Amino acid sequence: MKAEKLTPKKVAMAIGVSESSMKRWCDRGLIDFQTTAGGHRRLSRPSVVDFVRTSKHSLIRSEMIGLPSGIRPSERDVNSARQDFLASIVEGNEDLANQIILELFLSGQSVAEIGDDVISPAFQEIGIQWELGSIEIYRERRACEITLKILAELRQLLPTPDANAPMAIGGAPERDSFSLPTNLVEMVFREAGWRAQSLGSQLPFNTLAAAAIENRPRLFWLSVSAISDEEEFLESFERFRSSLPADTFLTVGGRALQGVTRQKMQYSAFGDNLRQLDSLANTLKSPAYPPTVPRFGTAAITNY
Ligand code: B12
Repeated sequence: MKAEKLTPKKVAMAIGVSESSMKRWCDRGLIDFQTTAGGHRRLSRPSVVDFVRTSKHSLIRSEMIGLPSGIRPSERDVNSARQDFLASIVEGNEDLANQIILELFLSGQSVAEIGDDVISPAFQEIGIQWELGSIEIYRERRACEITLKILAELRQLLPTPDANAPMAIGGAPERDSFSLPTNLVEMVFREAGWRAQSLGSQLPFNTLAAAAIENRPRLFWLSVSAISDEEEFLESFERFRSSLPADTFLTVGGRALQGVTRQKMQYSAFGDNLRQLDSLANTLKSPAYPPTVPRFGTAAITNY
């Protein structure tokens, strides 16, 4: 996906309106743009995408704004999107999988909704088939690779976070090689306007602590999908938690924390899914974020 700025003419062709309408919308502040030294309006791809998502305008020629051709916002129901996404990633059909996710996003679905309603359940089904031995392992791995590439492309359609935006970092701890969830968490924060960066997976707790100390994020997330030794995990987690800067908000989630392990942990907030995380990200984003929020409670995000 190219990162160049777009002319109002190209955007007008993409949306199927006249160039003069597009210029008028720019001047009325309906769509974000910059002006070149020569006085010409230029639009960034994320601002055009944001306009399509919020104005519910159609896309007639998506290739004019550097997207694959034939992409248009779709009002298709989430069940059929999930089924088609599942079939496409199992078959290795990268283009179709990308199209499904892009179209949902352009129709206004948030990253959190797409993650919770399409990606997570599709992978749950892959997990069931893997357990039954009815799917070759290469198909599961390929499905992960395809989805990671799609998320990387989607990331480029989100607005670049403001330099003063609050920072969130996080990842998956040692012995946890799951990369999709922490990538999705990063995207949820970025969509909510945070400077968010996933550190990756399989990260020893002491390097996660070093990352928090060196970067001083407002929020640190931990996405936990696999725990091999609960006792060892809880001990390492506690050492990590107690070495965090006092003002770092610690949020945890992931399929391995949906059981009893979580009850033995201290953290600022827990969430079962990305929608809850999205609410948290929007609440904590404000510069006036109240320091009165209990730091090491066991409040579920749903309580916010
Ligand atoms: C893909 C996959 C893998 C891949 C991951 C590749 C990669 N690069 O990420 C690999 C090959 C590494 C793998 C390995 C293993 N896997 Co596996 N894997 C899966 C699979 C199919 C999908 C997981 C996934 O990425 N889902 C997509 C994410 C986005 O969805 P999610 O995890 O549901 O996350 C949601 C929430 O938890 C939440 N969330 C996540 N993080 C966070 C963070 C915060 C802060 C918040 C608020 C919310 C939140 O939001 C998400 C969206 O709703 C699952 C099936 C399943 N049911 O999940 C099995 C599954 C998890 N694996 C399983 C197993 C057994 C294993 C292995 C032990 C296999 C083995 N013998 O080696 C190893 C363990 C490796 C390890 N220790 O890390 C089992 C676990 C069974 C159990 N007891 O819990 C499952 C359930 C499959 C099954 N049906 O048996 N796996």
